[in-house]
Amino acid sequence: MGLYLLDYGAGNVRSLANSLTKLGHKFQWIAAPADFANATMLIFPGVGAFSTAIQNLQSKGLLAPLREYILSGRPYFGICIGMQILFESSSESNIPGLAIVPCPVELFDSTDKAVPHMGWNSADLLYPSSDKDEPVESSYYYYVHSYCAKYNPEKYPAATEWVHSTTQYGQELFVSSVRKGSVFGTQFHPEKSGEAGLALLDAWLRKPELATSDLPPTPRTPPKPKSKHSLTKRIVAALDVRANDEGDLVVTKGDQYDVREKADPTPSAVHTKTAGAVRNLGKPVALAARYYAQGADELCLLNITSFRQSPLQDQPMLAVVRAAAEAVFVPLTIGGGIKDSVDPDGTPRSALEVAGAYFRAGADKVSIGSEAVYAVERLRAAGKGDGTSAIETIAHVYGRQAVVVSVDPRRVYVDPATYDGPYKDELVIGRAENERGKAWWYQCTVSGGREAREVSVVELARGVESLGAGEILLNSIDRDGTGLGFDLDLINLVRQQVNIPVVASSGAGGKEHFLDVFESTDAEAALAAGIFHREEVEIVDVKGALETAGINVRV
Ligand code: 1PR
Repeated sequence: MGLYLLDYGAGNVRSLANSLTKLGHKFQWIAAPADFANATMLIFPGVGAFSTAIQNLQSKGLLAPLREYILSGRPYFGICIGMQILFESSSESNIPGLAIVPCPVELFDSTDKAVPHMGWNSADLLYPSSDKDEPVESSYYYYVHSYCAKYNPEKYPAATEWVHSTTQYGQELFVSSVRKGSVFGTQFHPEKSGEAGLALLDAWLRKPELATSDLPPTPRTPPKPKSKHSLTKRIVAALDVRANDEGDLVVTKGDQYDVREKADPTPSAVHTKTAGAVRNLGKPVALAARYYAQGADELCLLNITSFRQSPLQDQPMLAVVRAAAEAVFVPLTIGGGIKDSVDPDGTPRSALEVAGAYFRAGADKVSIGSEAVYAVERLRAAGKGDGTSAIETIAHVYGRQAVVVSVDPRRVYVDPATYDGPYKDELVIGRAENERGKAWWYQCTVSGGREAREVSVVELARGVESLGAGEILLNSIDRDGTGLGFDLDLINLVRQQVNIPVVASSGAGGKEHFLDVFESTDAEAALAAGIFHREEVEIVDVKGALETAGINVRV
């Protein structure tokens, strides 16, 4: 008897388990259909693709008992896909949902915004709540999804009695939580929504059922879209992780990807830093916890030398992810070595398997670097994806929102007067004073910038979006670690190619650079490493500056 969690074997359910443990709640896992009989409360933290979720539940014999459980009136809390399966259907697949809420789940309209909807947005209660136990607060929560139940009381009148809160993305209003009797569901992820999410989970666990008397007598006037949505710009802290020469995993930071200490001529420094040693800026889990406490909206851990060995042999990195997920309740992206590989004993490991290990350890998204470049090279040769690339296989199982492509481009300068090469339509002409008369294109690299490939950043961005990537993490080797500011030309160029969110990365040297990137480009997020590691700027100060400038952030 007691609280059970349902895991159908895809995506990050570890984070929900970690949240419950942090809140001091005990729980068990539904392992077989018979376990439903023992559940007095059930949480289904569905992540990934709708069809994969339904098919997995069906193949494990869990779908019918789940429906029975919900209809029995015992408390149910569905998160993301766990909420979506309550609906009739999803345009993501032709497999029907549980049809408890009479309304379909549909794809966001991408004409006025990036899809997936990824980041922190509000949840506006449909009824003004005077209930002190109301779990949803006026706060920001973390969303990551391409499909939603659109709020349309005229078209789906029977569904309105389920609508608990709505959220606006672009000019669309969608249902961000449903609640009726003992059924509760949120499109956002409370387990990834920091303190607000933990408070919501705790409130639901204390009072999982809504008594009829809890309902206010009259609903609020149906909401209408406002001129602007409240999705915030995200601030991401990056931790580049690798083993130092002693074999310990450390957070390091390069200058234009060179992470080794330079010879320092000052007498005091000679004894403290060894020239040539891997620069050590701290321990990964401790730094991750620090950035969570400081208000980072997401963290990104990149295993920067994983191309050298089999990632599944890299148990310390998995242990880092596990420990970070116990301390951090905002999204974690893990990158490095997401590729097909072979263990030293000859066992083949697919990229999907590697990603699965990271998701089970507590990652929400995986980031693919070198393999994405190779996949786009194959795409060029074949004209379409063959379904075997890491991007395609992972997106198919876990959903495109779980697949980030990390790009490591470098400027290639050419003479604009004479250049007649294949990238002439992509040339950027320098506008800044020190760049007048110069022109360049952006070339993609692999293996942490060590090898340049004949792929431009434009071809890469379009290619990975068509293969199923859900986000682009856009680094710049030229700006990395320089503190000169983000490469705004690069960010604008890539942002214009794709409809998926873009995270601007590399070069932040002060809070003014975050202002520049959000005022001059449409990047959805900005990432920095060095200034945070060296404590030159705190995340809270970056957000304060953005808020003062009228840019919406989660403070
Ligand atoms: O190719 O799939 O194994 O992935 C390898 C991953 O490791 C890629 O995401 C690649 O960007 C990253 N990587 C490889 N080598 C390095 C290196 O630095 N030598 N780090 C590296 C890339 C870039 C950002 C950095 C920002 C912000 N790091 O993550 O944190 O540039 O820095 P700043 O704010 O200090 O300027 P695969």
